[in-house]
Amino acid sequence: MPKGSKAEMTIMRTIGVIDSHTGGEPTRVVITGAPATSGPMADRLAYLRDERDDFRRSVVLEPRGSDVMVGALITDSHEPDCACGVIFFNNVGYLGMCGHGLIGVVATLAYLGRIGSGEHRFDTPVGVVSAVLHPDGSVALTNVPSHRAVAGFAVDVPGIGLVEGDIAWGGNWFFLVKSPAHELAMNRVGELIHAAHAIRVAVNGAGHPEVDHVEFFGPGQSGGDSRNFVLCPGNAYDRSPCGTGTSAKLACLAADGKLAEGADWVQESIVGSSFTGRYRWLDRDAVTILPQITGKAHVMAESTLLMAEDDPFAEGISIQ
Ligand code: PYC
Repeated sequence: MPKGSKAEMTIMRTIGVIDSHTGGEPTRVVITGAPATSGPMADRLAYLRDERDDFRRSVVLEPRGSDVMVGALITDSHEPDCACGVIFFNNVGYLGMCGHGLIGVVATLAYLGRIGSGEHRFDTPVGVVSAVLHPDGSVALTNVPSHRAVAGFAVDVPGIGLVEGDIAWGGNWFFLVKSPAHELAMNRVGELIHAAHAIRVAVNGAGHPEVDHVEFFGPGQSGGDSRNFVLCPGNAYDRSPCGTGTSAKLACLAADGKLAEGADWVQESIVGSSFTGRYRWLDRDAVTILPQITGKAHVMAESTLLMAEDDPFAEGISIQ
């Protein structure tokens, strides 16, 4: 038997995963083979980041993953009455929350028969979220409280000029560009990534290092209220309309009085998929809303990642 044959391979580690996509954006839910964690979800995230980052790298980096892949580790929950805990991660690190990812987690748990239709709570590093799984497979996620932190922030961006936008929290930090406008088309993705990256560097350098996602908006192209382009922390763009980004957008619309409480906002992504968002006020004085994002995920693959003893890329190809 040659060394690479199944019988002769020395497998150091296996990780069981289920892949889904939500509006085109992939989520890889880890079902088995993860490091044990305990305590509040934020502490578990810190433990993985500081002690077991090899796990993240193996699951989402090439060659087993890709820059666009978002991983989701399912754990027991620290908070009561939750279906489970969830920690999201990507090609460069960890996410507080992930809207498309949570919808993928719900679809995956339903696929496994672990949850049925109805409402379920999930413990995340930035708070408990809840999601209603509808009989048609769509998921209505009630995200963490969201708010606009800075309105009309202006920054000079090399190669672009003066850029103005809002800084808002929707489970991650976003810079939502108001001007100048960018043409949102798939054949412009390279330029959009380049521009959004330059804007993020400028916003970070101008006193807002917390901002790690940048969003452009344009008119809806398939009947929605708006189309977006979202640059994620690792420079991949979100194929979905971005659940946390749509939450940040709803917070800005609410703060500007441009969308009434309870009214629908259909957010299209750059690839043409859509989420329906709406909000209710949590605190009008603090301009804080509770966003709800509805979308649907599709399970694509159920597999076991194998890490062989002699594989030089068992922990992924590092991009940093
Ligand atoms: O849907 O919130 C989201 C998200 C964040 C990064 C990629 N997708």
